[in-house]
Amino acid sequence: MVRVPSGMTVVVGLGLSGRAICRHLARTGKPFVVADTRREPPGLEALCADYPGVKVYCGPLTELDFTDACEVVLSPGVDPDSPGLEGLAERINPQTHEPMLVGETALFTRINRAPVAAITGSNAKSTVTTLLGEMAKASGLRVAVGGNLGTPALDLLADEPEAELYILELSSFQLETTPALGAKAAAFLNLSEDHLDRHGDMQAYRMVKQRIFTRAQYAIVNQDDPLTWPAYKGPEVIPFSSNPPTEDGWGLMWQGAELMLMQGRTAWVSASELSIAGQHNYMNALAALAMGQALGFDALAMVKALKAFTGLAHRSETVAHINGVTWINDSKGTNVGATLAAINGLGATLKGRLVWLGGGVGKGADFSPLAMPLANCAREALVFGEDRERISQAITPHVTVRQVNDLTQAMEAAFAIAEPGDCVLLSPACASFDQFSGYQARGEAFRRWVENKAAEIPQ
Ligand code: UMA
Ligand code: ADP
Repeated sequence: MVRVPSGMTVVVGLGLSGRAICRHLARTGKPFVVADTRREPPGLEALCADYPGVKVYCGPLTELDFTDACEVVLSPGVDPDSPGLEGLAERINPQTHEPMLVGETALFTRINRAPVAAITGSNAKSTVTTLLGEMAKASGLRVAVGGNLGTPALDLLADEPEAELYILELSSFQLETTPALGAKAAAFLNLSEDHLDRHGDMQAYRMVKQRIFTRAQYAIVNQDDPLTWPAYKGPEVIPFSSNPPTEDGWGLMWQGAELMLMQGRTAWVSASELSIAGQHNYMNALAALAMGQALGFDALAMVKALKAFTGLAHRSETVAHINGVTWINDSKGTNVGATLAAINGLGATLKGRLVWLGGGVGKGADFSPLAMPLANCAREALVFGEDRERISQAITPHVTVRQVNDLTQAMEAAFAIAEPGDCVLLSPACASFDQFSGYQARGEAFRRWVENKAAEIPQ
């Protein structure tokens, strides 16, 4: 057992967050050591070169004695319940009055003085975070956007110290180690099964996500999903819904032949004017509008940014129209909740039928919730990859299913059966690691195939 020297902050994890935490501690002159559970963590050499005097412990955390440490700052990929960290989350740090075990966002919160907009949810976080960032820029604000999206919050603070607003996408892993966020506007977009291997059950997962509301001024919540509402009184609640709005909340409503994005009785913009597609994306737009208004953004600028927003790559992204068939890449649909939203959202606006491409590594999920939505709108389901048999069994009586080996075979079959007005949707409800390096590579494979096909066929 190695005893961590007295007064040291321990940075656990040598990934993006860990390195950002080290930079922050070095900038603020706090002595620190680094620990990583891996014997040879990536980036070790570079870290030792950057901080020659800093001790690095590689291997199980049970080999360390944290008794004399000043604070332990954990990376999001490491479970606070990991062996070796016992008792730290419950022990109060007399210097900070926070738990001894915190994460990067806690350090950010301590020193940041600008307002924060924070976004969580099982799905749609990156989309809403990016859209809100575009709205803020259009409103003339100096804004910094990051968190789980890519740039660690502490790096944002260092790189853009003059920002008038920080917009942070926060995962359940990050919220778990953030005791008091204090966001001006906090959104909890939706809740569906994910990361249960880490959080245990849905109740625990939900309560971790609820931390987004700690000391928040405004809570932006999903009216259709009561589990996203604050569990405790405090913030002013602003709901958004897929139904017509109640009172001053946000919602969707038909006005003649136009589906409108509304606040109360005020129509803000027609869905047909947006570049993003599907009811789930209109919900994302409503969430961003609700947040932007709570943050004081300019209304016209918000609508302009919303109309111009084409969405992020691999999220319900239209790649091409071939022979009247729309090909959509939703490779980021890596869990059942995300794929359900994509199927329901796109299915509702479809002229023809949906040809669904799904499969990969199912992470033990229950695929049966996909059965009825597919029965309602699918021509056929083409399933591939490691868990194709499990998916097939879960949806078979309700929809025609064909099992194929891989994505290419699925696309070839889809091309053969799709009719004008149909939509071929890749939204696999699974991780991709059986056949790809990640969801991006899977989405790029889809895009390449579709673009080559489009080039072959005269339109
Ligand atoms: N790891 C170890 N031992 C350690 C430290 C890390 O085995 O001691 C492993 C983790 O289990 C994980 C990997 O290393 O497999 C990376 O973990 P990390 O905590 O070092 O991750 P970072 O590089 O700091 O990236 C994190 C987020 N990653 C995770 O939460 C796993 C990134 O989100 C985020 O962009 C980044 O901080 C900046 O904020 C990625 C992610 O997958 C995109 N997030 C999950 C999601 O979106 O579902 C939550
Ligand atoms: P996250 O950052 O939470 O993973 P993204 O914005 O990257 O979210 O979107 C991931 C996936 O979530 C998309 O590919 C889509 O399938 C699904 N999705 C998009 N909007 C919604 C929504 N409003 N509700 C549920 N799922 C959604």
